[in-house]
Amino acid sequence: AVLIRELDQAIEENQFVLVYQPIVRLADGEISGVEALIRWNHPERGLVSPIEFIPIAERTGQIVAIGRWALQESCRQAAAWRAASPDTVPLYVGVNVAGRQLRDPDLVTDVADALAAAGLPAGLLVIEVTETAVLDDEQSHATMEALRDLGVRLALDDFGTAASSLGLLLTCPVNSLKLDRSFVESINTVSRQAAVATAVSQMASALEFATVAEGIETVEQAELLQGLGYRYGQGYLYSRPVPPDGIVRLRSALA
Ligand code: G
Ligand code: G
Ligand code: MN
Ligand code: NA
Repeated sequence: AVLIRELDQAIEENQFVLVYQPIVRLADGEISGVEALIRWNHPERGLVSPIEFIPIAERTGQIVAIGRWALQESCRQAAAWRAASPDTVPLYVGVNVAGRQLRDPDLVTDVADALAAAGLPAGLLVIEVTETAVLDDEQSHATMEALRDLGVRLALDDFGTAASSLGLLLTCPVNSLKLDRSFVESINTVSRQAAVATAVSQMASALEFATVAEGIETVEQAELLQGLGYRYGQGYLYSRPVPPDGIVRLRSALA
């Protein structure tokens, strides 16, 4: 109960921050976008992981207010990066959206408002959804279609982990698949992980989904995944999630 009140206070007093993890093009290591990851800067406990409060916020519905803030802040940041380097290809920003948000028809208005307030082109926003969140839910599908109509892109996050049917890929209007890091972890030594990564890459290519491999920690993993056809990668090899100026530094270090 304390946590619920604390979360209300956190929403009111703006105690959340976003850190960003680069998503790189495997062919040349160029940063093409980032994923926004929320942290709770708790007055006594310091930075609290989303694992500790997102599930609670989903149950209480507080995720709607928290998610609205995360959308606005991510769009504002992406627009600021774009304005600061007008001569480079702008970074896109990926924002995680929980099932509860996806079942809320107001999400579409929230997204449109966040884009408009920031002056961010819709194509620079990627909404990351999980298989579990979109499974067998008509409202979620309708919301995703409406987001697509706005010009926003959609990514299927943690791909391969949920008990979903592959038929979802035929009905769910996503642009990209993010291969879950559990298939990347031991991909160099466990041939069964490589087999799944291969199958996902082939399927994504045939269905014209872009692919992002998550949790890349070594050069060997990156090379293997690139060989399997993955275009983009994300993981500690490139960078941990960092504050906004860290992204600017990483980008200029590469330039
Ligand atoms: O950043 P970290 O590795 O600790 O993230 C842990 C989990 O929290 C991930 O599954 C991630 O998708 C989720 N998460 C991070 N930021 C957000 C957010 O803004 N909204 C939602 N719904 N989930 C988030
Ligand atoms: O939204 P998603 O569930 O994909 O959340 C990404 C999570 O993975 C975040 O908690 C992020 O901090 C974490 N992460 C990102 N890169 C790596 C990595 O290379 N290794 C590990 N173990 N975790 C990672
Ligand atoms: Mn994600
Ligand atoms: Na993931």
